[in-house]
Amino acid sequence: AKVCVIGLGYIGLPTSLVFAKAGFDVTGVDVSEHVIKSLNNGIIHIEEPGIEEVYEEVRSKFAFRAQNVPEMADAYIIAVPTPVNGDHTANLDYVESATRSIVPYLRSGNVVIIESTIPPRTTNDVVAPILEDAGWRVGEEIYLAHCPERVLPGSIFRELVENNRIIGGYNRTSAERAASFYRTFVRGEIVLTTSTSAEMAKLMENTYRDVNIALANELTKASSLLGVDALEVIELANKHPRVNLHSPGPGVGGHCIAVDPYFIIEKAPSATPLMSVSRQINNSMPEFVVEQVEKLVPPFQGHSVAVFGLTYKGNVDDIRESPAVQVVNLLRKRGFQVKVHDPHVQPDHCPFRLHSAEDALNEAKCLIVLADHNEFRYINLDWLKGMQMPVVFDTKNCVKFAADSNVELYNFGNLH
Ligand code: SAJ
Repeated sequence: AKVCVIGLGYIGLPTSLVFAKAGFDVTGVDVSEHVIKSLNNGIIHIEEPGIEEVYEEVRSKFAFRAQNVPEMADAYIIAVPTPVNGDHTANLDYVESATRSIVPYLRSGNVVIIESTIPPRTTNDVVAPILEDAGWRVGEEIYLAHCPERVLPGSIFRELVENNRIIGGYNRTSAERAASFYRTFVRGEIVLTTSTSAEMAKLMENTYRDVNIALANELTKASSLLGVDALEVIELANKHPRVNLHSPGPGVGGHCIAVDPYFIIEKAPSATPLMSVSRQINNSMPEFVVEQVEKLVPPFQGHSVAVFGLTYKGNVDDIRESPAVQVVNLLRKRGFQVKVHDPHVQPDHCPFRLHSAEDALNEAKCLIVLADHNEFRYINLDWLKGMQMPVVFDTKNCVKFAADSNVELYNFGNLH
């Protein structure tokens, strides 16, 4: 059977490759000429562990091609971004134009699957009408489903296969038709439901994380006022069999957890005060981090500090919506000179000049760790030689030093 995947980004490309490996004839479509050209020259434009090897294998043994227009297929999978507008509403332009782009190729019996994250009711209220306007009876001639992606960047290939999958159909037949495609490679459970429940479930997974991270961040702020060790409190409370406090940090980044709650809030603002305030708490963390830095290092004009880690989390190259970028900007506004070190970030994707570890630390009054990259677990003491008094503020609680290392190490546990 033939599958046409619209959008070859972090989700669409790995998904295309997995479908190709499962034996489908796959056409990947992207509006970017650059993406198509690179892929056809064997070059991958995203960072994801293992993707080069999978692409090599697919190119030599399976059927995958990249092009900038759709073509006839049995199933269409839409995996385009849903950015947020300035007023925190979902921008559905890409989802709508991707749906319109496949209309000329549709034939009776085709399955249209939306993988993009969308606000509740979008499948029924926005996507289905586009297909209906083209003259199709949705659920009878064209099957429509929302199958949200739920993979963790960094573990995409494992999670695409192993995770459970929610398939939300416009009607039951749609869900069943869509499921038959995923059954070819998903080893987790496949659960059929309605499109609206699938939309809401996907958004609630990330909202659950966001609200819980906000709780951990609020605990940290309260602890620093009360003279309590927040990290110890989390460890102690988590000994309870039904408690799982999350980890505090410099904020919540990425384009999923920091965004998805807004898609629910947008549709039901009066019913979602907890989600809204959680977003505000997490958004306030860069400011809190800077306040703590100012306690550790007086903000005299020109004081130099080093920042290790700019990405939104450890071991990825992605700095979109990264709270670390905000921390750097705020530190500069307060008069600090900031040198940034991040071994995962490509210099041409970075708004700041990147430094080597030694260079960033030279003359620095404080090292602020903002991402838990593996490289930062054991910081080389030689790197710290350029600091007069090694002071380290580890917002991710990931750095270890030997007891006799003479480094003043702070984290959210000993800030009071
Ligand atoms: N973070 C904390 N404290 C924590 C956990 C995370 O501050 O205890 C921060 C991280 O540093 C990061 C952000 O939250 O800035 C999000 O990181 P993450 O690793 O929790 O999640 P993402 O955004 O990389 O991927 C999430 C995943 N969702 C869930 O775990 C519920 C993934 O499964 C989804 O597929 C993905 O969003 C998505 O595309 O929606």
